[in-house]
Amino acid sequence: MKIDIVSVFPEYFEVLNLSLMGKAQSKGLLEITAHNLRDWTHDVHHSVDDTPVGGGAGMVMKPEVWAECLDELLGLADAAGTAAQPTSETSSAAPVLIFPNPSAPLFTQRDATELSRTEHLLFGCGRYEGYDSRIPDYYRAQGIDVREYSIGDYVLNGGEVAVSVMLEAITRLMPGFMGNPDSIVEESYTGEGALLEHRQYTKPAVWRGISVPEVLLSGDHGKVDRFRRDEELARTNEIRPDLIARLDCKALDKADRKTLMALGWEVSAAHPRKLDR
Ligand code: 6GU
Repeated sequence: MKIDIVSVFPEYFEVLNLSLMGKAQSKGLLEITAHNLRDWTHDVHHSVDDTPVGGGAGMVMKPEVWAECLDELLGLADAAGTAAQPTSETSSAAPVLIFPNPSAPLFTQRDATELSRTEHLLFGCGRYEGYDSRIPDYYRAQGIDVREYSIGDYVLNGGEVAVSVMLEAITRLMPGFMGNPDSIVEESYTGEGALLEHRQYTKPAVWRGISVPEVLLSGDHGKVDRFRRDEELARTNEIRPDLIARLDCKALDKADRKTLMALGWEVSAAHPRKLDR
């Protein structure tokens, strides 16, 4: 997978040379290039932002600089340096263009899974109050697959942290990235029946007077699986009841239904429904 990132702080992405992401790059699984947006400026101050039209606080990133940069990285610039129409050839090979944006839809495991199957991603990191909204509009109109995502309900100073979060979520799902791919199948947020994960313990069985749950030492895999599943249902009910409400009742077994009913859910419709008590 080829990954291009455009930012006014390209050094930020040196962290991607560490750990599994670094290994994936050495293995040739990933090719990450961080570009400096200011390389596409022509003025002495290398300015990338301007005051908002209509007034208001902060600065907005200018469309002209972004367009010179993105035209080049998307292969939309012809030899004269002016924007060209994409041919069917360029658009099939064109990267997915992603802008982190706190006012966009939430980035989810589903998005990470989908994007882990693409060949080329191009991230554009906004700073200040954001970027001129015509930038994503324009590239969408050129036939580019443009996405805008938020990583959560809080505000960051820029898109750099959000891009590294999304990249970690995406790249670890690529075949060959993880040492043990089984660990992906079992985790939270995967698949339709997304639940929070059960609690984890390692040895010793008693540590500072605190014992691990007895059933985990029983060697009875059926009982262990049921215990963990019930714990997942109970924790999800407690912390993220919205995830319970999205479960498919048809995919629940008898024991799941019993547990959910004990937790105050009605499970006879398509999705569980919380009963008022
Ligand atoms: Cl994608 N960008 C910024 N600046 N802040 C955020 C965010 C993105 N997602 C949550 N907060």
